[in-house]
Amino acid sequence: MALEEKEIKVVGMHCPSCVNAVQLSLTDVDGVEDAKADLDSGITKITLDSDKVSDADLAEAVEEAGFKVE
Ligand SMILES: [Cu+2]
Repeated sequence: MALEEKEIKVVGMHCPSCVNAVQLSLTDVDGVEDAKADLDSGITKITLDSDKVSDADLAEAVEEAGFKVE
């Protein structure tokens, strides 16, 4: 278990429900503890277990919610 904080930039969010969708999809990933997305900047801070979660997992979760990682 190696908890780590990571920042990604999500593009395409334009309202609070977009933010919610991104956060929910990310926290749904096994090993993600927390996700906080900022609507204006797209900067999304994720607390995760780096033994379990790869960058590809994060990108996939964001895409499932209908957005993209820049
Ligand atoms: Cu929206």
